[in-house]
Amino acid sequence: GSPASLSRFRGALVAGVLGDCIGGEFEGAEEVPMESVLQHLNSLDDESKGNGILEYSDDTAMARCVVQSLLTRAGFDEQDMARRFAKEYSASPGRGYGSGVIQVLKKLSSPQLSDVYQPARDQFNGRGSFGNGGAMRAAPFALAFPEMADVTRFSRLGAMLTHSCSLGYNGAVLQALAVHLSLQGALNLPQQFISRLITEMEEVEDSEATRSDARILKEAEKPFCERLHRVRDMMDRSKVSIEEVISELGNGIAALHSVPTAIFCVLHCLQPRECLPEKYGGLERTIAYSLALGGDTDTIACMAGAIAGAHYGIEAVPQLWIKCCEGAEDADMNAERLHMLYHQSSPGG
Ligand code: F2R
Ligand code: MG
Ligand code: MG
Repeated sequence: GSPASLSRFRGALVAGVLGDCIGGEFEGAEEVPMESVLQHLNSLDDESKGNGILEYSDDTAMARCVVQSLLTRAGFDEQDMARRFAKEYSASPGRGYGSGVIQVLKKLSSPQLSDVYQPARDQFNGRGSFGNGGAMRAAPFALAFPEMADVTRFSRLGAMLTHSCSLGYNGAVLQALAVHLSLQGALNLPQQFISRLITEMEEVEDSEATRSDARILKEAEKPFCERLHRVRDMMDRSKVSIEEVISELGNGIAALHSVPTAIFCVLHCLQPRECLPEKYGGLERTIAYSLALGGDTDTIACMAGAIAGAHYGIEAVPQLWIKCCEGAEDADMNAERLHMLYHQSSPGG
């Protein structure tokens, strides 16, 4: 598809929802045999089974707030976005939110609150959250802003409403940048794609806050860059086991242990893989592979789904999967509206 085509927007938003809904089945599982993943996916393809709807979790609930806010305000408005997060949580608190972020969402609903970033700063004794909750909802920023500098700036601010630790909000920036590049067709040249991400993240992580957080958490000076170098090394290997992916990149709830992993899933599944059915296209491979890692499967599949969907486009997304997932059709309609907003904001648009 052509860069920033409607098909890519629809693919990104819809496949993100699918990753969340389909991945929810295995969230928190330590080991997920590929056989169980394929069984789960086959059951979606089997219309005769009359499957119920797979519900979305916090990943999609919050991404929907981001989308609605960006569309309604025609740009980033922190007050509006914060209000939407709080309202969504109080309407549907049972979507599997992280145990820490719940405190932020409750405080955000207070009419007395003057600084919407303060509740996030108070988390974890003032250190802020490094969870992947900012990253899991970051894709829409790439679909609203054509300029990379805006994607970086607003995905960071959007994440900081709940995640004030740099290892949380920089994960959101990385996820948004990966979707941004994928939307431009950058995954056609995977080596350049990963090099671009490393170059951008070198700049993003060049800050005192990052250095200080990394020191406290005993991570490399530029934690996401260091992980992206690992992704690049692993891309070059002819065979990589699931165990190696987990030990090198992680599959956990921290942004550092899940965003680079999601990017690896997309890159690894650009080609057919022995462990996956031949009939699968790249998008199906990406989602299946993300689930087989276990751990934070809904979130890793949601992030990988958004990046892969922006690459393959909506035509690659199985219709039967869309039908099974709550919120997928809404996402499809919203993608069209984001596509319009994006092109209105493009130079000459
Ligand atoms: N919460 C879950 N899954 C748990 C099981 C839910 C179950 N299905 C159910 O329904 O009950 N999934 C969702 O949470 C992840 C996103 O989390 P988020 O928004 O980042 O939350 P939080 O609370 O800010 O951070 C998550 C945990 O990370 C640890 N943590 C973060 N920062 C920390 C710090 N500075 N120091 C120490 N620990 C820190 C804490 O354990 C937090 O609770 C997604 O997977 C989403 O799907
Ligand atoms: Mg979730
Ligand atoms: Mg999760």
